[in-house]
Amino acid sequence: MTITLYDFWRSSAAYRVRIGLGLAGLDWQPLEVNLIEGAQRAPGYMAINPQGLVPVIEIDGHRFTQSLAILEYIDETRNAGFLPDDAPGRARVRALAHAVAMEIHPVCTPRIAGQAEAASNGTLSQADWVRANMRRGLEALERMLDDPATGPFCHGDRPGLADICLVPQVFNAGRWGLDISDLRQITAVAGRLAEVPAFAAAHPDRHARPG
Ligand SMILES: N[C@@H](CCC(=O)N[C@@H](CS)C(=O)NCC(=O)O)C(=O)O
Repeated sequence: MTITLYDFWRSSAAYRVRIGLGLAGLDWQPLEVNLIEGAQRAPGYMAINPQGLVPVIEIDGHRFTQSLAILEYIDETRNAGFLPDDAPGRARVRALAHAVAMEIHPVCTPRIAGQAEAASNGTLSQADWVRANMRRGLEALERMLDDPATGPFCHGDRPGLADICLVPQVFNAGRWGLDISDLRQITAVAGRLAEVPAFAAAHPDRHARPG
């Protein structure tokens, strides 16, 4: 059965799912929801996802939203190994993943940054808002990675859920012009992950449409 991902190249939440599908060795087809043109707010798409967000996945006869729920579904049904075998390990990996997906990402979306800029009467730009919040969150993540359980990747020597969240966040930092070169663990782990084929194949540059 075909797996369809409602996707947009620069969406970091969709980028996470592209990585997860690749790590699990699954074939899938993209269905572009052009966020720049506002396709996520079209009535047809709102019927698919009332939140008006990407990603959405159609898999095994189901339709799911929310990237972390999607990734855990893939992990559970395909034994993809996104989470460690031990409960403390799983809690740590989820905490790292949530630090990105539930703390940094929600406050750094263009929608929220635009509201912050408007509420500040122009004294705060969207970019300043995003860079400040992203920087604070990534500094905390850097300290969380300062842990014996960190290996070549966020947790040991196998890329998992935390790595799947980290790489799109690092890409996003670059897009907003945030310098994180001093965050040594984050940049080292992200550098290694860039060499992993599933991560390379999911990169936005490989999914952007010309024009
Ligand atoms: N928590 C959601 C976040 C989804 C999300 O914020 N998607 C963004 C792109 S990264 C989006 O579709 N934004 C469209 C909009 O805000 O209009 C997830 O992890 O799937």
